[in-house]
Amino acid sequence: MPWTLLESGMTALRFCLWLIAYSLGGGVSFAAFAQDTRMQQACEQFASRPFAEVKIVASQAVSSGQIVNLNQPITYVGQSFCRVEGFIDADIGFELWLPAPEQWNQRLLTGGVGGQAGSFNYQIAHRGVQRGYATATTDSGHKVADVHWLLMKGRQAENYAERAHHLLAVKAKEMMQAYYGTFPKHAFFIGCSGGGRQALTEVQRYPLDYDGVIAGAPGVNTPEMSARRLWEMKQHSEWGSLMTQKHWDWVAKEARKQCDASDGVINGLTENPRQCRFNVSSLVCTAQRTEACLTPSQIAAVEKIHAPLTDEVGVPIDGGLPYGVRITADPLPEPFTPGPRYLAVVLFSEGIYRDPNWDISKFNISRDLKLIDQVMNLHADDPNLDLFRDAGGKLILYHGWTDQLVSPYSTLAYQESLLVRYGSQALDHFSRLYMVPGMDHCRGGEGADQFGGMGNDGPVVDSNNDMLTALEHWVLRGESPRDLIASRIANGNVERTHRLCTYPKTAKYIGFGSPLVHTNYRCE
Ligand SMILES: [Ca+2]
Repeated sequence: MPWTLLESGMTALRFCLWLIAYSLGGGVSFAAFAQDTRMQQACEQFASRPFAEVKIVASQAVSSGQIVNLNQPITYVGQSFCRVEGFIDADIGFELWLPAPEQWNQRLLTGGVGGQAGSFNYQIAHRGVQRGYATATTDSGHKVADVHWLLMKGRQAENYAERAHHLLAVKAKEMMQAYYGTFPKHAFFIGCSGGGRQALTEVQRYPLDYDGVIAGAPGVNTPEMSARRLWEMKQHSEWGSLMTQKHWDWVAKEARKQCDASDGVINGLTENPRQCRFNVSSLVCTAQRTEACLTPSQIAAVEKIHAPLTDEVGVPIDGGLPYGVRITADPLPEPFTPGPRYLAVVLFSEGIYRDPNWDISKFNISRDLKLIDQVMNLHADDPNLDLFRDAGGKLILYHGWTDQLVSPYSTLAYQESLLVRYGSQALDHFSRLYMVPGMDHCRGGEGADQFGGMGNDGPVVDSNNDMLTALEHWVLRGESPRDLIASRIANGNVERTHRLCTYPKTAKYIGFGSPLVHTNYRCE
């Protein structure tokens, strides 16, 4: 959209300053200054633009190179943009970062927020504007400081479940239309964990909001996952010191060690833990083995935690946890004054029983689990993606095999439901899954976790190393994503690269060369 001096409303004084800047700094500075000045005016004026159900509280130009303190690690922004802050429908906080029209790639990028939300995803906002995107983020309807947000007398539950992100997509596009004179040509969403649930919820319930979506470690079945978390905490309470955190860490390490060779190469990773028959009983203490071993009751505890969960009357709840995942041995809070650490605790105590001091030891899966659905719909497991597919939408799922918070089995179960509905060939046209060996929740772990999913760009911003670029090429050019190269980076050094394969393929070692380099693997 061409901007003229007249349109930008430049005053005589500003024009003089502009000329001085030009004579001092030469053409390049002149252009940058002119652009920044135009943007500053357009941005400041934007605050007074009326939008239905939207209240803009601040609208401020951020110059290229300016350091922005976001109450997080300070962010250096190499791109000038207009930072719009406000609320949708009174409670839904949002930020919209709008690059100058010359820099805008005509797309929207939204970043999801995990856990109990309540804050903005500045990492994706920053990453997006660097790439020319207008970026949007919402706190999903409450602030982190609202510890008892589920007890607030508003639409917090509905906002958290789905409403905030849908309204953000609608209103962000409206505001972009007003700012740029045109709607974005394409819209993308990236989220992991709770943000992954938001990503899938958008695809399933609001299939026209986004064209390209990345859902990492999505809480596909957040109610069931929450029930498991409380059940586990009850188990840990009952067991007391039977299994300490040290014991759990050791079991995870042993499982990883014993399973490593199951994929044909000892490389510190297990490509597919389901193919490894890890036998916990092999760790049992004997007359000969009295140290680094488990008693029969400890072995029973380990088996119980990893097994699929059923409720008190035998109804299956989930698929269990793979061996190699590090179990967190948190008991129930004592006394019963749950803090906001776990969404699971908040959902049951405040969401269902409206009581922050609810006695969690009374938690009963068969009675309490279904009650969550009366508070809000946190299921993101609908396999019907017809409308998203028909609109040309593309979805990339990923999940770390050693995720300790969201079971990788939940994403695999969702993938299976998609395969049942569409078949692998048809599904391939619009949805892909990457399972990441050795990756913890969203990132971290012993595996290669840098590939441009949630968080930063990949080490190289191309369709081989950066998941967002791969998704862009899929949506914009129709180029299907292939294997991805993931890197593990420590202290600025690339420690290993690994090949991520589209499910159900896995990376097979070719038999020679370093097992720490992706070129020595093939997806089969
Ligand atoms: Ca291995």
